Amino acid sequence: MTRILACSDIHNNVNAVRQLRAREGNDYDALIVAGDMGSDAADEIFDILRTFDCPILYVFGNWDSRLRHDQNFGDRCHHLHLSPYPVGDLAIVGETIDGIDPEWEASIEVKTGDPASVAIARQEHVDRQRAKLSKIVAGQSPERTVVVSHYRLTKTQTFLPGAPLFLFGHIHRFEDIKYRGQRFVNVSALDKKVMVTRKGLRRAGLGDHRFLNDGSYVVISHDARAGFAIEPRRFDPDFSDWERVEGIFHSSAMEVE
Ligand SMILES: [Mn+2]
Repeated sequence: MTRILACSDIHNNVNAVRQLRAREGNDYDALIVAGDMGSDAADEIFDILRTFDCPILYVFGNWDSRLRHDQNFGDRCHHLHLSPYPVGDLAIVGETIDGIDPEWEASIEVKTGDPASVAIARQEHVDRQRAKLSKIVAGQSPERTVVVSHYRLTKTQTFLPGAPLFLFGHIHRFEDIKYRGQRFVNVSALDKKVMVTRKGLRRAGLGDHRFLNDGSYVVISHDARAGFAIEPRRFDPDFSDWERVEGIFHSSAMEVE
């Protein structure tokens, strides 16, 4: 039995990662982050994730635009972009289209092109990367390959046939759907701040706003006979002393201790 902890959309919320760490033990074969660690706090986040006694596998998302594809986050941390990593019977591989891609940065278009030709070259670059992903998956056992991306992939029957499971994030809600024999699981979001005020407060002002983090993530189990089992887990914080505040987000609000 292979067990994987998968999350995404941390958005620089280091405390959300501490909360995850406090809830989970060292009984996983891998930890996967499907992007949006956050460019500002990535080092701190990986410092905590590395305390899990397993490989830390990740792709980038739109919040990671200032991280380099080849940035080293420490031993056991592995960027999945076009780079498979074996976990038990499975191979995990991914696609990153955000972040600083040295190969793209070195291309002639970035340096000399007008915006229109840069846009065309960019699309061609992404298409080439995707063709590489397709070839990598076809070249191993697709039926045992898990594909990770930040954005949900489409047309996977065409370019990633046989792959049973796709993990992604970006849209901040758990989802587990089957489509034409392939399974798509939205593992987000670890960062899910819910604004609250203390119950019984009359006429709460901005200074009374706090937040509770109702983050979620996913536990994946796999064995060759039973296939994949996907279990969503929620932080499910205690709201009993707190009133939810709908429709506003006050970014300087403090987290409830
Ligand atoms: Mn995102």
